[in-house]
Amino acid sequence: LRYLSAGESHGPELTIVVDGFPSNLPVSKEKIDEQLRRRQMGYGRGFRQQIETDTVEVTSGIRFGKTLGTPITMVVANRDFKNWTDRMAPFGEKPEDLKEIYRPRPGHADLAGAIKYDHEDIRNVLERASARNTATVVAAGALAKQLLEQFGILVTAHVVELCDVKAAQLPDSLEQLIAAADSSEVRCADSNASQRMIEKIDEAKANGDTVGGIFEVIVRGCPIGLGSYAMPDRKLDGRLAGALMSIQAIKGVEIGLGFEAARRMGSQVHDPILYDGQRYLRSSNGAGGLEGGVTNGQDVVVRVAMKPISTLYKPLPSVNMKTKEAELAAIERSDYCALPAASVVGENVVAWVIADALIEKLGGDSLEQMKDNWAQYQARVSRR
Ligand code: EPS
Repeated sequence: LRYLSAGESHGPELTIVVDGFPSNLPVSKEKIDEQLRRRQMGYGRGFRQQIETDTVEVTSGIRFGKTLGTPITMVVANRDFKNWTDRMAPFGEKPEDLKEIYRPRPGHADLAGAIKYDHEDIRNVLERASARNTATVVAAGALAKQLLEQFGILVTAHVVELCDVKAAQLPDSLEQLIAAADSSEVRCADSNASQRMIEKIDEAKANGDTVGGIFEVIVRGCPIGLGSYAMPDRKLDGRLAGALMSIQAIKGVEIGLGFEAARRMGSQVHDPILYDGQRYLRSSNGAGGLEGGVTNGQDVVVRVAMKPISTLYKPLPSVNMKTKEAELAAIERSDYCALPAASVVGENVVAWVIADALIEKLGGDSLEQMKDNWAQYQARVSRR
């Protein structure tokens, strides 16, 4: 699987071209739009989300609700573009009254991007560095989820920490966890923590500040054997971490016990192997479903750290790149907290990586061929 995406935050539209899906996969536009809708939600978002109602327009690769096995093109319109037609025009002269941006925001791509690409107006950097583009990966992930569904693989995400507030009491079953996260405005399955997280976002907003946090992605139903230990670039843990770290504002990824494993003795980290007469079982899941870069049949569990958004309404010190004078950083309309949205992006990115590894494992050009290969592989696994 591979994709190319394009589009500026306030340009006419975002585009993604996805290549590598098998043919004959039933695809629902509603399921793609549902993921886009989830990405727009969450307590702490800014005014932009009231302007946009993201939906996808498919212009290639799908016919009568099924994939053709050809590249799939999806477009998400930026409704806000109508307010930016002159300022974001592909051709013609700059408007006389154009307000250029010279004061880079600490934490954003602004400073390094302006120097790297020789831009005077920092808008030329921030438009593409914007997390608005996560709508495209979510659309791609929504396709991946529909493939995974065919094989009984479920991917979900929930918020476990926001600033210094931690979820403590989580439901036992995955179904309850999903239901609780879905009913929380911050996607946190602990209702007490959820309330305190909302208060934390209010506090940040009142102070012209922002907050980040940690979300967890869980994959249930992964077969044994996705990814490989054979070459570093085929290791699934590395591929997951790389894809997740490529989401805007993500600063850390841990798998299973993650950093905690480094603080424990080996006997307190690794998951004992049992056999129940039919299959291998584990009495714990410290590995987070991955050993040697290969799925081991347990839930894949990944935790992801998001930094607070770098646009502060009470800005940090910066330098005017035109005059070199000390000035406060520029303010661009933004969110106070986008952690719930980031968890939805992370969920879809993980679905993408798992779908990629599944296609690689099973081969086949059509869904039918993938399913035949899946049945054969499952039969082999059950004989081991
Ligand atoms: C948006 C993500 C954020 C928002 C953006 C829409 O992008 P950034 O990483 O640039 O902060 O700020 O909204 C605006 C730029 C705006 O005009 O309000 C998203 O996820 O859609």
